[in-house]
Amino acid sequence: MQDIDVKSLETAFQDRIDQEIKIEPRDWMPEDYRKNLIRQISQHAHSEVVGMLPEKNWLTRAPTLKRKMALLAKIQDEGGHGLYLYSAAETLGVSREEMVRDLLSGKAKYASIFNYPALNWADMGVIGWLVDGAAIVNQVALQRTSYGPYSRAMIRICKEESFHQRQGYDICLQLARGSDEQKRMLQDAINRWWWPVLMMFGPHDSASAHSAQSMKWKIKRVSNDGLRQKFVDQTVPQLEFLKMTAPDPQLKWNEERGHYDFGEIDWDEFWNVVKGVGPCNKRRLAVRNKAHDDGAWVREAANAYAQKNN
Ligand code: BYC
Repeated sequence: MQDIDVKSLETAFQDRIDQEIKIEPRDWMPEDYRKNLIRQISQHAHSEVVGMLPEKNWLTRAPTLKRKMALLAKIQDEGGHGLYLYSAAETLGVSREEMVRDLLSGKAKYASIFNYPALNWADMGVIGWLVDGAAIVNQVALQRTSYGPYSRAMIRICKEESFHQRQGYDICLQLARGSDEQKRMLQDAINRWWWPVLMMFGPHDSASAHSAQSMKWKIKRVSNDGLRQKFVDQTVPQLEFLKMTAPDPQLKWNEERGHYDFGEIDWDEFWNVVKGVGPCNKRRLAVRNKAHDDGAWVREAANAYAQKNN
């Protein structure tokens, strides 16, 4: 009897999804839907928080006050995105403490891209342009995700991300119009970030463990390869406008497909970074742990205030 009830709940749940009706926190949902969402949303939140670190290092070395203000605002936005996303995940019954603990212990994943170093000022342009650009392609699709709180967080995040992408491209434009040395710096940054950015979209669809179910539940609206292709197609004209090149001899417009062809990603490198042995994994976690420890007094003060006012 109970089995029949669960079956009919599952059918009604899928019907709602198929009709594009958002799932809200108090609605019945399959346990795997809930778990999969907690996994994706918390990883997304961690990515926003860890993603502040490579850019933070350049705040004190920004070339002008204007650049410093824009970068500072962007980094603060990323922290805010993390908070919207932790809140969205909390509506699924996981506590923020648990999520933060998993990040700090190294148990939880976050986007591979943030385990690469930011070596010079051109990297600030390229991170804004390419990393935020790739994130936007994904997040625009996620605005239509089936879980209401995640979808609404994405709508707000996308508005801010487009400013981030433009501030990055503006830095790149200035370098591209600058001295030969500035042009070389920009090309070097593009060469280093191009492939890691393409990895942000995850493994090929055929190797993606969660895609089939996530697409059926409309947690994901476009597949990993679909998003990657969209990103390449929209980025190459921007690259050409800068008169720069991508480090991929196979990057070429394919008239028949109506898309750019591009070379194969180094998947060994991707999985190594995901598994914790990328260039900066250890450093990122150490800095994040230190920031958490240094902030203990803020949490204590906030808790004391909350208790006093209860
Ligand atoms: N890095 O089955 P798959 C930002 C993992 S931050 C690390 O395809 P899924 C910004 C994946 O988790 C924006 N791990 O997974 C912030 C899974 O492992 P588990 C970040 C990756 O979830 C500051 C396994 O590989 N955006 O914009 O269906 C400054 C198999 O993959 C990665 C988001 O988080 C990766 N790149 O699809 C500047 C978007 N790729 O969990 C900018 C939300 C895959 O089974 N997330 N893995 O242990 C998503 O859309 C999806 O989670 C993904 C992967 C498309 C990333």
